[in-house]
Amino acid sequence: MVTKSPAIPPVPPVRQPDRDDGGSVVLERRTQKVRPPQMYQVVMLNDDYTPMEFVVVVIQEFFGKDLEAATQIMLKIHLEGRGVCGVYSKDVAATKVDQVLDAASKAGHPLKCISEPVDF
Ligand code: TYC
Repeated sequence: MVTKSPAIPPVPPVRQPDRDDGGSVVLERRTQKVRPPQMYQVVMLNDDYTPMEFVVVVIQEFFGKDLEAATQIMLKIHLEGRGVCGVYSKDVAATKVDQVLDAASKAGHPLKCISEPVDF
């Protein structure tokens, strides 16, 4: 009687990793694509006519500062010519500027403020 030896299953071919050239593996260095959005600071400017009390109230009302912090910012503006009231996204900073200019003009004061990119 002829005995058959058990069938040996075929060995699957060994898959070689994909290579882009004759054997060296290239790791691509990707440049950073995502950056945090540019932030804008709202800067209030000094003038000779707007009452200090009005400036303090405006800083409290529109920039969420307490009396102490608002007074410090107002005095800095008074002494140095300008001071940062807050830092926001571009749209929010523009809205703060509009609100301040509107309140000042309605009250008859020449108070001015601007927004500018942080690190301007
Ligand atoms: N210089 C003003 C005064 O002496 C006060 C003042 C402070 C005005 C800050 C504007 O952004 C300002 N009455």
